[in-house]
Amino acid sequence: MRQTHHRSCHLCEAICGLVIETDGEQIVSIKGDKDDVFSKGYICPKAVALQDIHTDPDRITEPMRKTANGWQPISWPEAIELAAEQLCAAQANFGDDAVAIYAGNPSIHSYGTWLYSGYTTRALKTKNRFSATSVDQLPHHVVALLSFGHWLRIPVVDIDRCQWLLMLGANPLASNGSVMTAPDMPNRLKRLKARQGKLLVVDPRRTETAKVADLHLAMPPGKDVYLLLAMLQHLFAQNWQKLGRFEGLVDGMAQVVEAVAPFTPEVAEQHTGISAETIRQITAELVAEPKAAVYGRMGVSTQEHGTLCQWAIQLLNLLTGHMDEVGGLMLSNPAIDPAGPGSNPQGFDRHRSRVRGLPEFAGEYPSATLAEEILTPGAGQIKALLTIAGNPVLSTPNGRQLDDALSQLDFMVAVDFYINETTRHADVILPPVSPLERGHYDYIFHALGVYNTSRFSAPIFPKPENSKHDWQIFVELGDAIRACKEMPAKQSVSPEQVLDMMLQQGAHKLDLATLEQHPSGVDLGPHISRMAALYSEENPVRLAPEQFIQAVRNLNCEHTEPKALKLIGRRHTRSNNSWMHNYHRLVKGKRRDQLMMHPSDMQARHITAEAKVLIKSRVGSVVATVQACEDLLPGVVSLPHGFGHNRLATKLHIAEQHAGVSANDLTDDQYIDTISGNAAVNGVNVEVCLVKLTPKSKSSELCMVALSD
Ligand SMILES: Nc1nc2c(c(=O)[nH]1)N[C@H]1C(S)=C(S)[C@@H](COP(=O)(O)OP(=O)(O)OC[C@H]3O[C@@H](n4cnc5c(=O)[nH]c(N)nc54)[C@H](O)[C@@H]3O)O[C@H]1N2
Ligand SMILES: Nc1nc2c(c(=O)[nH]1)N[C@H]1C(S)=C(S)[C@@H](COP(=O)(O)OP(=O)(O)OC[C@H]3O[C@@H](n4cnc5c(=O)[nH]c(N)nc54)[C@H](O)[C@@H]3O)O[C@H]1N2
Ligand code: SF4
Ligand SMILES: [Mo]
Repeated sequence: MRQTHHRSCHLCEAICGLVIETDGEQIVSIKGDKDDVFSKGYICPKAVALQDIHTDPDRITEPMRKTANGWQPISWPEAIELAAEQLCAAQANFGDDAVAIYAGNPSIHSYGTWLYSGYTTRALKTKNRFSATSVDQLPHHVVALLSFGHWLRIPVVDIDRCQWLLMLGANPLASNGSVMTAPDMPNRLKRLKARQGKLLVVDPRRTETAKVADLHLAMPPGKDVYLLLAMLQHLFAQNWQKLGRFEGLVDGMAQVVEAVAPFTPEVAEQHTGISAETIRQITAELVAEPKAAVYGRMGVSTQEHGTLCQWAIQLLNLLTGHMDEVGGLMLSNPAIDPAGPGSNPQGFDRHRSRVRGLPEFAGEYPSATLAEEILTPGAGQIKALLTIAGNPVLSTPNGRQLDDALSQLDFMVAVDFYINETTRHADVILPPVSPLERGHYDYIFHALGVYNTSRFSAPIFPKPENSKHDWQIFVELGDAIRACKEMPAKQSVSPEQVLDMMLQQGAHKLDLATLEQHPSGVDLGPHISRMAALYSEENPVRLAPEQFIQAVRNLNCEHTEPKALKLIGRRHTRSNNSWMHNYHRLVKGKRRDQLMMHPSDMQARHITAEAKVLIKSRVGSVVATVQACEDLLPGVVSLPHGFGHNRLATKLHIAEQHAGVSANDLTDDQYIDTISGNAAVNGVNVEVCLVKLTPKSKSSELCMVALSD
């Protein structure tokens, strides 16, 4: 029987609305939903992969246990009992912190997981919690907490009314936007230009987005902080600062003025290669345009100065009067507000990691410390691990070290539906249903939306017999852990009931029944100024948290020429982090896993196009194929992350044929943003040389390289 379903795509932050036609158990078509109140019909090539995930023969649909004879299916009760028993045993023998938890990116794209994983993780009571946040947007949260008072009070660019946008380290034409939910970025940027707006992009590569910008400023990775501080310095030097709605609602201005004083546009010119005149010019434009915003993402978060960059970006928005203004930066007003009254503002640095003493944030340590916490003996050493929708072997820095560390664990359980580079180390895998067999609501991404909407998607297919929703896995595992720890189990309601309650308590007083009647979403209107009202003289926005001021003082004004090449990443519309290379429709066509290198850097090393090269960093080396690329700044090379599917005992038939190499075999667990501990996966020192295979010995003649800067 043919049926039409409305569904939001859960694959990335853009949350596009889809219309999916089914005929019985078959998917007939997946198209953009033209009536969708937010995405208005836009989709990207990944949307069709929803079908491929659903029908993928490699996707695990029943619990698996690793045995001496390979993976064997086992029953749900046996699997849950085994997992709980072994996690509890590790804690009974070695203490609560002997069990670690790593939660990956898809956790936040499933309401069953974000609402219920806490039931399991709280029962474990371990301090050793990690997630993809610390290889991603952690600096945004640190700034939101320390300056704005809540880790999720993150204003977003009011992109549809903005007239001047300075974008650093983001490539929304490939990523579809991040920490800014804005489906159809290509058209949103076109419309910005059509209304005579201006887009400026700062990126070491002339990306898809940089190509449509009015101005592309290319500078070496990791140097953005000098540009941003110089813009602040110039602002103060000209006495242009204006607080707008925040007048009388901030503290710490004098400390900021003092801290940025040495960072003149001339100093920034030395570090960035952008002329002092240009820096003064763009500062003047930002000040003069009433509807302007500064926005920065991955390239300025996952780098050496991630937190300082995100802090300086928010200062520029605030001190030029663009915060909480139409066309500037605004807080959303979502149906469910994760930063609303009664929510947990979270904390920072309340305890530190055992081995390196890195600070926790929101109860999590930086993922760059996970491997050393497993490998370093002593009280508190991690002996067992629970991963939830994560692939840290390919996603976190020094992935090879983590790969080795995982093989040394006493026990590992993964809530995941693939046997991949990480989950191959598990003893038990607990697979939730296919995403199309569960309902969907975007809790976080509606709250980061550039426009207020709300939308619930019902499951498309019924849950197969003998399968479990992710929330059921967490309830059952949580109950089993509570039972072995003699803790009382808690009565649970369905996640849909929880959602319904949250919607009813929210600012728009919605409920699930109303959303079910509007499968293309409910329009809740454009953003309104509501941020300044959250502050007072007694509760001001803190412009100058001590950690940030100290870090500025520690910055070097002197510029030294780097000797090593700088490695950065890149994204492609047909890929998504590490786990979407197993679908033929997405991987077909041109290769996308090569090392991009500027012809002048190739020439200097006698490297020809398509040659095989060795890329070497402090922690490891990989061999990749070179792609000549004029779009890169000389001295910078680019390798996408999420590849490296050539490891033993994975079950990813298509991905294995497009294996590539993992950029995170090169990124360095010791190279982090010092304030937050966020991984600096961009700007890593590497050297590249030709691999010469000598036919007789079949050994490769590899170069020796110096990697000190
Ligand atoms: N060098 C470098 N490293 C990076 C980045 C970079 O730009 N450069 N980007 C970073 C960023 S932004 C992120 S978010 C991280 C991602 O890091 P991770 O979240 O650790 O990795 P993913 O590749 O998203 O892997 C997702 C895992 O979840 C599983 N999965 C998919 N859907 C579901 C589901 O519905 N339920 C469950 N239970 N499992 C599911 C997949 O099989 C896979 O194992 O990588 C980071 N790493
Ligand atoms: N197709 C696709 N879409 C995705 C994803 C995906 O893997 N594929 N992942 C999703 C996820 S989890 C996330 S977090 C978002 C990320 O979304 P974006 O932040 O837009 O991610 P990127 O495309 O990695 O863009 C980062 C840019 O920073 C540049 N860069 C690197 N180093 C520096 C630097 O030091 N300074 C500056 N100024 N720029 C630098 C890079 O060249 C790159 O163009 O994308 C999401 N959407
Ligand atoms: S941009 Fe693509 S992957 Fe992201 S939500 Fe839309 S259709 Fe899905
Ligand atoms: Mo991410």
